[in-house]
Amino acid sequence: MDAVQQANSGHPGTPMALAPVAYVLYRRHLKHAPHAPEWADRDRFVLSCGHASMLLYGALHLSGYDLPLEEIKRFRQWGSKTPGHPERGHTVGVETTTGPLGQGIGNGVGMAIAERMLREQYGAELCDHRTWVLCSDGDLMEGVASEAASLAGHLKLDRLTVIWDDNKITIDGRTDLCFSEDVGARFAAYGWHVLHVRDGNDLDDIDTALTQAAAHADAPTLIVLRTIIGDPAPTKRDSSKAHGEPLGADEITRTKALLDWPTEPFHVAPEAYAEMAPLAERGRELVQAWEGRMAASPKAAAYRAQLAGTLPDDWASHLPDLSDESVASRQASQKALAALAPVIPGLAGGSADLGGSNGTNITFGDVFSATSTGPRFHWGIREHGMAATLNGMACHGGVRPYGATFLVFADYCKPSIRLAGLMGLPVIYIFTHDSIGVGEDGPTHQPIEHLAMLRGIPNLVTLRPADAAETVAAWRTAIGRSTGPTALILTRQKLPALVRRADMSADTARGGYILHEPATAPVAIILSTGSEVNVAMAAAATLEAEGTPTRVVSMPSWELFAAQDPAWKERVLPRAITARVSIEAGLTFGWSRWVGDRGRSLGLDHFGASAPGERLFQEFGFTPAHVVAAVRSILTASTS
Ligand SMILES: Cc1ncc(C[n+]2csc(CCOP(=O)(O)OP(=O)(O)O)c2C)c(N)n1
Repeated sequence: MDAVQQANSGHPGTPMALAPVAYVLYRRHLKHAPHAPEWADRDRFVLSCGHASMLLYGALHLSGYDLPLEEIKRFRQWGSKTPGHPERGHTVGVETTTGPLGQGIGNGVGMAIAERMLREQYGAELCDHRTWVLCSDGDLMEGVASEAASLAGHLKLDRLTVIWDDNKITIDGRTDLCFSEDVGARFAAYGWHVLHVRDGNDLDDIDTALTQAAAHADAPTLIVLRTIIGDPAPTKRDSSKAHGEPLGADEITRTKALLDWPTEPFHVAPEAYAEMAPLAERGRELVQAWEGRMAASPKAAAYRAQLAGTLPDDWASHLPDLSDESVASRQASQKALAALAPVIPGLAGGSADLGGSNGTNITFGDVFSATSTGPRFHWGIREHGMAATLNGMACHGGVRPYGATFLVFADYCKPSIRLAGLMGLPVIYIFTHDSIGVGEDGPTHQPIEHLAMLRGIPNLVTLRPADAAETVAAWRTAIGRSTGPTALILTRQKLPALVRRADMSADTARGGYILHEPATAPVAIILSTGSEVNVAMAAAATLEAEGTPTRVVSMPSWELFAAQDPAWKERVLPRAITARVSIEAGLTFGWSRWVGDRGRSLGLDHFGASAPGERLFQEFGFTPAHVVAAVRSILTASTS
């Protein structure tokens, strides 16, 4: 109440109503060590309804995490450790960034998957923890939550417990305005074990439910916890007024009087600290016991390395040399993935029902299922659930998750990709069928604006390789990246082998490089990515034949190129050469950054059509002749 009041913004009612369950969970059930918030064998807790962040900050503070009361007093202020919504990596004890409703449920599913994989690999003496998610009505209205919950039920993730704060209030009013299904029955139909706690203030009932959830084998558990938002605020409880605004000084005073609590702001009863104090000792004991088991285990070094994401020294040497192969980049990607799967510890993933198309149908290991913990996943047609789950796997650590679908359906993954960027998670996306090259399936399946969308996400690296060799190098970059997600943008259609060098990794890792240099000093530059690079090469050949020496720059990744030192950028795109044409089968949006004021961008600023891909490339101007004309027009304009 006080923190929200002081910040003059935030969400008081839900933290108030959920304080009892948070207490029971943090004090009696969560396996955690406040002094060692990164301890690998801790239980994971996800506050999916991130707007209730004060609940988490309060629980962390009282449990003895390094989150002093001063930080709680600075709730939502510049530079504080208590931002409006919980941010992973910013505040100790925050396992995942939440706020966009529904995501946390997918994250929890991913964490439970990662735990199960590692437990199977390293044994319960080293890996033996649970995942607890607290969510709200809004979380369970979101489609992503349904996708993830359906998957979790199918996989029988019995170490996952979701506690649903059934307070029947959202921002617009009571949930019966728009939400009337029997959620418990829905989860039961997903294969979940469902429990009910009729009074969110009943500590014993909560305790019993959490115990039963932990004891239940073969299914994840949903606890339907009936609470009264804002309880016991006298006039605002059980109303949306308690949801997202300060209660007001009067209401706070009256609430404290009801609780027999001092009016002084930010008062914490010494008994509260005393009650939570044993967690410190218990946490130390837990970690010490685990360290003892680690010391005795021959698997400990490998486990630590895998948790740290350490790559084997020679991993890149396993990548295939595809420099002579004229194949679709999705096929090249499949070969790279097949080579990496046995080599990269914890590499795990699959496709959203497009494994054959996406090139993720590799044979290494088993399929992850209710009875197997293999590294190959069938996410089902649940792209959003897949992407949210990948985030949870990456948050957990010890796995390198990847997921695949058509590029056009990256839209369905977008909210989770954005969070992967925000959290700096090393998730890999394999997005195939990357342009009108898809052909006959038509405009519903032809991505246009998707590259621009992905390039707009901070900390996401997109890589659209031009041929098989660049694709292998793109995988090398993706695996080597530990500070954020990477999207591989791949073709359906076959691509000629352009770059006849076995090791393209350095060039590709720079994001943009000189693929072709004319015999004499270039007067024009064609920039391109992916399947259009071979159009650029043909155009450059024509231009040179008519006396216009032209450089071709392959630019698989804008983000990586933008991060290069000025000397590299100047070498690839010298300021003096202003006759620049870009060609890419997607929005021209953003290309002016690279072609400059005098350049031209050839792209697609409208939807595609249903026809064979080659015909579409012709119809929409992705031809050498069109590129040649564009270069000529710039050069003519500059001399006239
Ligand atoms: C994807 C998404 N849509 C909308 C919002 C804005 N928003 C924040 S809380 C909320 C709903 C609040 O209702 P509920 O989930 O029941 O939370 P409670 O009132 O119990 O705190 C909404 C719509 C959001 N955070 N995420």
